[in-house]
Amino acid sequence: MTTPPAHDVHAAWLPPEAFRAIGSRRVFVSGSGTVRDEVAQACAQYGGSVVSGEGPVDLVLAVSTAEPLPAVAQAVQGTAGEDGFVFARHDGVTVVLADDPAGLLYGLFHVVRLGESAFGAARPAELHRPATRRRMVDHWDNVDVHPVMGQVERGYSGGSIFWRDGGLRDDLTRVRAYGRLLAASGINAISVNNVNVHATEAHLLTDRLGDVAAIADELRPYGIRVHLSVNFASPIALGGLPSADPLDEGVREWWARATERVYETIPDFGGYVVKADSEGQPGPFAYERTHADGANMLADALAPFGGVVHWRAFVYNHRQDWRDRSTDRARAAHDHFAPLDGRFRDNAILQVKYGPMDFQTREPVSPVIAAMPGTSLAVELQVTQEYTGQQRHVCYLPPQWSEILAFRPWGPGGRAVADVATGGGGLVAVSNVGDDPYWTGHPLAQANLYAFGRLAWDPRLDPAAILDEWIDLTFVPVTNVDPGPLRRTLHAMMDGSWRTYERYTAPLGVGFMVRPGHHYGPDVDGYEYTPWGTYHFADRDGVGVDRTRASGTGFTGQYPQPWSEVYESPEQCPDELLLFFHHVPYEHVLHDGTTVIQHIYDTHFAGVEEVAEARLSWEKLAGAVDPALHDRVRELLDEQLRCAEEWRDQVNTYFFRKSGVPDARGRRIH
Ligand code: BDP
Repeated sequence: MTTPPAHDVHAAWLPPEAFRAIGSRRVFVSGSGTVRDEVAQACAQYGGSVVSGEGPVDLVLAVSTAEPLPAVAQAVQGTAGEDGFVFARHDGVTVVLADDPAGLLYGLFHVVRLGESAFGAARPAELHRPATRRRMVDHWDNVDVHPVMGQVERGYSGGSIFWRDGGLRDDLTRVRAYGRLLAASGINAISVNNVNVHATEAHLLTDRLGDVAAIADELRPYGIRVHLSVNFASPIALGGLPSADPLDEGVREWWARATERVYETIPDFGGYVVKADSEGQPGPFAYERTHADGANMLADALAPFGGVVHWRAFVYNHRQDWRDRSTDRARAAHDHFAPLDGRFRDNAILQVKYGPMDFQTREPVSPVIAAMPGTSLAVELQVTQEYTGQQRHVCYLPPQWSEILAFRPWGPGGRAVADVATGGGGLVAVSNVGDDPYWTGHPLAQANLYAFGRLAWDPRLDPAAILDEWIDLTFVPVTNVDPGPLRRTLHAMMDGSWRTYERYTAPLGVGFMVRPGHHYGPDVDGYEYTPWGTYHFADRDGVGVDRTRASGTGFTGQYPQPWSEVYESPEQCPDELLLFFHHVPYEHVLHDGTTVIQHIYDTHFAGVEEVAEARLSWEKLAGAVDPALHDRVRELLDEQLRCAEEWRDQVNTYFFRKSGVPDARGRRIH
């Protein structure tokens, strides 16, 4: 792939030019620290100045307790609270007031986003506060290169930015730059190693703790706390104990001591992330203990230091007998965790994937999210595009995330998923970043990371508006031509790209149909007769998984009303989820009047056409963006088109052969 010139590295959504409006002004900054450094750098470049005492100013960035506080700041009222800031334009001065340095930093980035418009007409004081305290990304990075999974499990952007050759990288410049990008989007927590904790990585908790501390040092200036994925069996593997039983006193003591050492080394350490009893990872089941027992043991070790444990609810049997139609992977998390509601400590956060399966392009919202009112839940999203084109396809995911966050599990009058997350453990996502010069392999995949941070800050933001914000920050400041066409073209290429991707891949919520193992590209029966529990059950008469109470696995019964009834009924079930919940004949008629089989044909043809269109639009942007970036995206769009055609042809042919029903519009299907 084309490599960009060195100066593009680190640019992403904070090119120096994005600071022009601030850097050309007189800025009062209280105290020392990151905000001062950022402003000083911008002023050095654009001719402004940092002022500390009295005198005329254009922008005040101050912590509310600062002395002296310019009079204009005193006139602005409001308590910002943790991480928050008050923003106002008063008497010709732009004011940002915060109660803590993190809030001030978020305020600075707010002014960056506004650019010149932050210095226009008067604005009454606005209070900006994050909807949730913890806004987190998880890295699935391995210290060693794993023989099958590589260095970053499900990574599509090269190696890890933290680890290299079995140890910490010597140069952590990019880690700091990453922290800056994350802070500018609103993220404040990060876990730095894979949830599948292999042998070397387990040692990060003990003898390799210094590596974690070094990463924490780089990220601290940007208000980001470091968390660590730990192996449940650490007391055995690292401590030489005979057991990892969470109720064993010796085991509890081992975790307490290990955790104490972590906080001695990293006083602002965030906590642990745990994947237990899942896909081969050890867990409490070996000792006939519950997942609440396991999580609480770690929560107790962390509590004296204010730390939290993120305990993942991704627990299911990956060695199912595919001939046994009574089992259903979709049921597993609810079956395991719903009975444990109310039994987790306050500092134990249950981290739940948004859907009951596994980060598919389309799934219903996980019923666990509605089943545990007495537990702090975090909703887990996947920014890394494992099942959504692996950062070779353009797939802007926030429209999907917004749908999930706006979903109301208890019906129209009830709370939304966003309310559950913000009232509990917040949002967590698997990061898509690696050591690729563009950070994310596909340069346009950066938008997913940026938007995740913004939605974690405020889940009600409009994904289309976030997209424009990202375009304006990333591309517009560095273009010397009219940015209008660039903005319009990128918006058109990206805003609907998740739905385009859905159109040319697995239909109507059936999921998977990807190549086993790496999960890129189509494989119509790739997972059909495997132990993973990911089936579509296509036969000559129909397709889809019967998850009804009446005749299927009973999964619909895990939802509260009205959804349990809606999903139970093939007539009421939303079309896009039909095959997730029902096995229907190919001639089943959807709400829009088309049959399932015709819908499959139509969407697959349409999806490919949309990719072809995006490719042509991008061609026209040659000259409007950096040539190396243009080349990189062009090459990737070629690959996306090739792959989309492959999906179209395999899926259409497969269902044509199964059903024998020709395309009503007479298009060529093999
Ligand atoms: C699946 C990935 C696998 C992860 C797992 C997880 O294929 O690599 O380990 O999720 O979330 O989607 O733990």
